[in-house]
Amino acid sequence: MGSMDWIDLRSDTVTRPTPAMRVAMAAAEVGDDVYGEDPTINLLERRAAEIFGREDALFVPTGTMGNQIALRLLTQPGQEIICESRAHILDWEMATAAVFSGCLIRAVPTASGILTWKDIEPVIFGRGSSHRAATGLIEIENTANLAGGRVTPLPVLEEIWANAKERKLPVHLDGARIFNAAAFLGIDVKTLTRGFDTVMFCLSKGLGAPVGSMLVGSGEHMAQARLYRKALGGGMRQAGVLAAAGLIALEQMPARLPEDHANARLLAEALANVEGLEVDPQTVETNIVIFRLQPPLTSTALAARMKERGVLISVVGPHVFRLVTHYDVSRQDCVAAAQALSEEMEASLAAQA
Ligand code: TLP
Repeated sequence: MGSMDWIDLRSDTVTRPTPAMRVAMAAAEVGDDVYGEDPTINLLERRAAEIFGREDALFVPTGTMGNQIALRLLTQPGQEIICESRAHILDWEMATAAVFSGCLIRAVPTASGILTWKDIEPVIFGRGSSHRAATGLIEIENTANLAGGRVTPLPVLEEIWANAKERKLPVHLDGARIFNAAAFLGIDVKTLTRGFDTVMFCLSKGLGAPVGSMLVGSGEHMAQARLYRKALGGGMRQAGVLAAAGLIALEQMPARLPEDHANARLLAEALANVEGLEVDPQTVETNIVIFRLQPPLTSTALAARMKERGVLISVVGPHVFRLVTHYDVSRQDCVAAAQALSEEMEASLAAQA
């Protein structure tokens, strides 16, 4: 089976550049971006700043780098960063917050995966304790990846922004999939992110670009962010070839995200009544579906068997797996994947009996 034949539901990071992106990449005008001379990167940064209503933006190679630059910008060593317990910055970024920013992460568990001010307030600590580190930053992830792509509604964000401002605490958004959240809510990204100090979003997930994320914020923050990007080895020279694809991702791809959301819902609904599997289709708001398996069935074993059937799924816990819909899987692919999964579940349960 060639790599093109898989139904790859592991992540929306797996999308390949569209034909239009390939054409734009080949024709891209480039220069040395470390000198600020790549016209295509400059254009992408200008458009991202405009779309998010901010002074400036910075092109970074990965979402991880964008997040980590923001954490460094907004904290001092020895402080705490508050986030939800399933946050990407906690478990999926190699403890870089500890290494690069010298901060401890204060993870707050919630039932839904959505942090509210009520969850945040009790774990905020001020300066002046002789034991306890002070809170330096609040971090929100929208959509919340490991919570199954759940969306934080605008009023919940507004309450956090207002209270954080009163406490003089900055707030960063890991908006890797903020366009998915915006599509679900029917609200533009500018409105949905206006109270954050910094926003990171990814071009290379649901938007389909091969590489790249953006950090947006104030001119002062972005000037410093440029230096931190260089410090991390992220000065990329003639990366306008990537920005050319990024521009198409940013301008053209958000409009088609509802298609991915409908496909994710289709998967959840098709599998909701399969014995041994647990999923609530009502909670599937965007392009991510998290399933629980009844022990002793393990997600690693299921993933191996699904691979033999040509379907790739993502193991995110011993009994938890994830499906993510994107540009490179059709509705028909999702119907086929759901069918294969339910057959495989039936076979596993029969083998167990
Ligand atoms: N997420 C990847 C994996 O790392 C889990 C995926 O397949 O979903 N924030 C969020 C919310 C993310 O989901 C990701 C990537 C990142 C940041 C980091 O982006 P990259 O992979 O570009 O460093």
